[in-house]
Amino acid sequence: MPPYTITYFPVRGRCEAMRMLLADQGQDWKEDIVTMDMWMKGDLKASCLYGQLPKFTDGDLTLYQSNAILRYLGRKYGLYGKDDREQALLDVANDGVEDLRRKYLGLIYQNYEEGKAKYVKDLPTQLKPFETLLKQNQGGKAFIVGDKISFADYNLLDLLLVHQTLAPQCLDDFPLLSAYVARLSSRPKLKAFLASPQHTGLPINANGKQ
Ligand code: 6SG
Repeated sequence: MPPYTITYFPVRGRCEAMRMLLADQGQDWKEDIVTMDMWMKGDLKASCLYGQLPKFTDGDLTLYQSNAILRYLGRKYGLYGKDDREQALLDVANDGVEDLRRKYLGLIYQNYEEGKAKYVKDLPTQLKPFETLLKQNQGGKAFIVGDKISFADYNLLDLLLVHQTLAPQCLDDFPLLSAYVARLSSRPKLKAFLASPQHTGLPINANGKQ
């Protein structure tokens, strides 16, 4: 029995980064899938701290908030920097990922048809900071911070992958980000996960837009 359970809708959504982290770290977990019908009944929602999913359990520890879950796993597996300085820089990176993820989710769930063209046009401005961050660390040849993968790398990788689905050319003018996606995606355990039905069989978002 794996110690971890992810309770979430049948989508990649806000759980794919934690799934990639777990898979890449050789961990197993259980998926507790919540369909829309189950969610609409309301009792699970009423039981959730903020009335939302994902919910994550590690034995008798229950967590909410996808970024808190990522940070927990980051601390647990030594994926949260080697000192205060790296931890702070990882927070800078991960908070930036969250800001762009919110803009992306706003497009997907609230404004897809009318907003997509402008969103894609503005994407270079949104992606540039991550190219800058990468460049600042060993010229972009390594990870987002330091010389070891971190929770923020999985989150950024997921963000970049969903944007490549939205706008396939969006990384073409960012050589470091392009190489970073290729490099991380080819890590053997991550590569196997990304090719598995666990990943390919799930839609990115719950409304079918991507
Ligand atoms: C949505 O926003 O799938 N959780 C979502 N929605 C259900 O009743 N800050 C935290 C975090 O980082 C944000 C949590 C997040 O963890 S995830 C949630 O719980 C609610 O509020 C994205 C996603 N959305 C689609 C969705 C499935 C069921 C409810 C929302 C589609 C929309 C309504 C029904 C079907 Fe639907």
